[in-house]
Amino acid sequence: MRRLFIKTAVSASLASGLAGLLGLTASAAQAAPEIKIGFVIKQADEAWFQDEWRFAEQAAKEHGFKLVKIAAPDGDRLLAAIDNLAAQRAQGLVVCVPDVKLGPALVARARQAGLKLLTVDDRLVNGAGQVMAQVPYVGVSARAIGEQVGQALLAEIKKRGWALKDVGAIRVTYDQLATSKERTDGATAVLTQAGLPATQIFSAPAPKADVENAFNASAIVLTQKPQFKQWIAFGPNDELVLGAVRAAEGKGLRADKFIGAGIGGSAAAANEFAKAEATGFVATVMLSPRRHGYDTALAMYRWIKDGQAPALLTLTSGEVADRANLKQVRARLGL
Ligand code: FCA
Repeated sequence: MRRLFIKTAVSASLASGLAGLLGLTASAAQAAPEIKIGFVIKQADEAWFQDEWRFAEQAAKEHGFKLVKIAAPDGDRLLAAIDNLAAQRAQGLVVCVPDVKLGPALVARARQAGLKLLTVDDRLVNGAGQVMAQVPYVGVSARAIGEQVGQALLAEIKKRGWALKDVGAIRVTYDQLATSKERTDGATAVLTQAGLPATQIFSAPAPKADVENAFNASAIVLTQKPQFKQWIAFGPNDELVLGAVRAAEGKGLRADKFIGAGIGGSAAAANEFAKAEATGFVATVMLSPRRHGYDTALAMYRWIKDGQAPALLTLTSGEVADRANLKQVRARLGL
């Protein structure tokens, strides 16, 4: 009996000592409400967003806040997600919106719900189509990344000894989104400056930003321009370039006749590079899901916890990766 009492007393004091060390006194734990942050993305089936979520989760685990992940592929679901977060008493929202034109509605609803708002990847615009610069935004340096795509394509063209006058280019576009347009504009500029005639660059507008829509749009270009036997392709992300690569394969233009370079470096690109036989998808510009997922979630946490507002504008850079090194780059990033 006595021994049992001593044991209990010892473990109780040990426990309170530990709690003290961790700064978790009972009263402090009661006083501070749990910090809960929503991380809402537009396309849950796109590997980039899965990486972003993964890093945001890591930040939540390491810093002790709760992350609520919600996919919102359209405006209704975005507004429903905000209501859901408000009902759960979340204090902040990191979001890649399904449509940047939802900007004013989103800002109003988030304010009503008492949610601090940080946008990632896609930048909100107002009714006049101007960026809503007052809402903090973390995006990629879209133009520079597009230029890296152009350089990667040129390097591979040179390696193969192709003459620019014989090369057709598919530019898969999703111009309703500024970050997408800036990327393809950057690649276009580099290619034309290097001597690829603008008349040999054909736009393939994808009504929706996924592989299937890019496949259909690219197939039309290839059918309409049978005179070109060597092709390159670029677009706003890996999925859209993969659509072009698949469309080319369907027309018998395989790896030796086709060079695609994407943007993202997530599992979509990694899986392509993991194929036993190389395809026409030769490179990608690796973005940083850590900066877009971990850092954004952490910035929101600090904003809620310490009142430290994030920068209004943060632009991240990319790094060209290929079949030979993407796996290592991803491993280095903890992916
Ligand atoms: C946009 C694109 C995504 C990804 C992200 C960084 O949201 O649609 O594919 O490239 O920017």
